[in-house]
Order: sequence, then structure tokens, then C-alpha cells
Amino acid sequence: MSIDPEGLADRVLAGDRLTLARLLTLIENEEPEGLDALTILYPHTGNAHRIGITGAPGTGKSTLVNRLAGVFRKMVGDKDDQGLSEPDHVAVVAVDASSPFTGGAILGDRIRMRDLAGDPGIFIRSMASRGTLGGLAKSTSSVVEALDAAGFGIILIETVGAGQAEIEIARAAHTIVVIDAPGLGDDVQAIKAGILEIADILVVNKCDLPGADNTLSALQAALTLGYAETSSSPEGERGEEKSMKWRPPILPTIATQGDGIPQLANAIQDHRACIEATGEWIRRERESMKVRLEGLLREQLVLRFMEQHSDVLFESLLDKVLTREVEPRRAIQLLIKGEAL
Ligand SMILES: Nc1nc2c(ncn2[C@@H]2O[C@H](COP(=O)(O)OP(=O)(O)OP(=O)(O)O)[C@@H](O)[C@H]2O)c(=O)[nH]1
Ligand SMILES: [Mg+2]
Repeated sequence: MSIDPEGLADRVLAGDRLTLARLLTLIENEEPEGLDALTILYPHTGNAHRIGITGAPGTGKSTLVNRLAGVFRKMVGDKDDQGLSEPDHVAVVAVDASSPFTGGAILGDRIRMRDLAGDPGIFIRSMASRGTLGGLAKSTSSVVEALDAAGFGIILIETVGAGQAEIEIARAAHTIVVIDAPGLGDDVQAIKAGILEIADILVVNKCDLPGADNTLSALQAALTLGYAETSSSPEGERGEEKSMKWRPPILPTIATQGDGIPQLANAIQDHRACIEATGEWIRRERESMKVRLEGLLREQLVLRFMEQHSDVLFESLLDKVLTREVEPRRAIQLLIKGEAL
């Protein structure tokens, strides 16, 4: 059956959720019709607040994201001429790289179905981590774009903060929430290196469990240390800029009971307001699009190169690299120059 990309795009813009689900599948499978529809939809994007939720496996991300979606649906927007505006529609994208050991994702999905079914303002999509990790980041960006065009004002993106690709996905968000929980061993080590630095908001979930206070204070200490290092940087900071600077709060939650979730929703809204006021929003949009375009360019250049050149040269260079006759970077120089050996 042929698919008409214009018809698809029109129905997505009109709020047809079944068509949206179908489009997301086309995008995930990298079908050309999906890309054609995205091209039509692209001018309608740019309105969503993208929120990355990341953290170690089993910290309660899925449970927390469900609660958060529900809380956002109850928050009314700013007052305009017509009175209070409707709550934003909320989309959840769960990038399922969960390890088979925790089994958390399955449970989380069951809770999702039970709590959120029936609210047409909430849309949930799980993305399987098949294919390359780079491919995952790429299709996640496109899925998020489709949801943005479909009118979701808030898009929550859950990733397990376990690897580079997941960190890349989180980085494409306007607001990054990093979740920690007690009982994961060394509290700060439990958060992968590099992930604390990208957090706009830190959450200690499972505060009903023993050790929560230790996790809170360990994070506080790590954060204070991080700040001491930045503020002693040689450039210095003007007082005014410093006062505008966002300081990541550390918030306690019990996601299973909903405790602390309204405070988290408020902190996320505050962060949005802060980065909009300082121009950081625009800077982040530009930076994440730059990374995305560079990735797409790299991919296309490699594909084109491989199409235009015979495998023979590549394979013979590969052989020579393996026998230590040619150094790898030198091999690529030779390959690009087209110099056969
Ligand atoms: N005690 C307690 N358990 C919680 C809390 N939040 C979540 N859990 C439980 O922790 C387990 C994992 O929850 P998930 O929400 O699936 O965690 P996750 O971080 O999404 O897991 P992965 O996606 O597999 O990384 C489940 O058994 C939850 O019921 C909490 O606040 N307190
Ligand atoms: Mg999960």
C-alpha cells in the first residue's frame, strides 16, 4: 500500500493520534515516506519544551516520568485574554536501552498503561534500541520533531544514562533532569562520569528508602565542588551574569507515591523561564542542531564515499593497517587521496 506523505502530515497536524503512531514507526524504520512527511511537518516544530530524564538503571525514571506527565497535565498555563490557557499536551519518549537485568522497563510500562490511559493529552512512545547507537540518537531526534509538530508542548525523553549515545540524546534537551537513588553503591559514582555536569536539575528518588540522606548530601558535596571549580576559572564572571546563572537544585522524590513531583514540575518550569530569559534556550537550540547536522553530514559523507569508491582499496588498506604496514590515520589520508598502495 502506498503512503501519501501529505495526507500523513495533514492528519498528524489535525491531531490524529493513530496516524502519529504510524508516522513514528515509519521514522524509526527510516522509510522514505516518514522523511517526506517530516519535511512537510518541520515548519510546524520549534514550540516544544524538550526535557531529558536520565540516570542509572532502575532509579525509577519510568515511574517518575509517568507521575510527572500527570502533574504537567494538571498545570494550567499562563493567563491570557481568554482566561487560563489549557494545560500542555505531554508526550513521553522512552528510549529503551534498559538492561535485561532490572526488568524495570516492563514494570514501568505497565504502570504507564494503568495510570495514564484515557487522557488524550498524553502520548507515550517506547523506542527500541536496535541498530547502531548513533541510529538511535538520530531516530529519537526525528521522533521528537514529529511530536513537536503534532502539538505536544512538553516532551519528556527518558534515557538510561549509561552510555555516550544516551548522553547525546539527553544533551539535545532544553532541560536535563538527572535521577539518582539510594542503594546504588557509591552514590556519586553511581551517576556516570560526565552526567552530573550536564544536569540542570538533580533528583534523588526513592527517598522512602534508607540511605536517602546520604545520597542527598553526597550529591550536594559533589555539586558544591563542581561550582568551586567553575567559579575559580580565570575568565571570572560579572556579578550580574552570575546572579542570572542557573544553579541546579537537588530535589527529593518518592515517585511511587508522587511525593516531590509537583516541586520537580515547578523546578522544570523555572529552569525554562531562566534559560528563556538569558538567551540560553536559543544557544542550546543552536548547539544541539549543530551537533545533529554534523552527525548527519558525517553519515552522508561516509555513505557517499563508500558508494563512489571500490571496496578493494578500502579492504587492501585495512589489510595493511592490520599488518602494521600503514598507520590508521595515514591510511585514511591515502584513501581520501585515492592513492592505491
Ligand atoms: N521504594 C521506591 N521504589 C521505587 C520508587 N520509584 C520507583 N521505584 C521502583 O523501582 C523499580 C524501577 O522503577 P522504574 O521506574 O522502572 O525505573 P527505571 O529507572 O525506569 O528503570 P530502567 O528503565 O530499567 O532503567 C520499580 O520496582 C519501581 O516500583 C520510589 O520512589 N521508591
Ligand atoms: Mg525505565
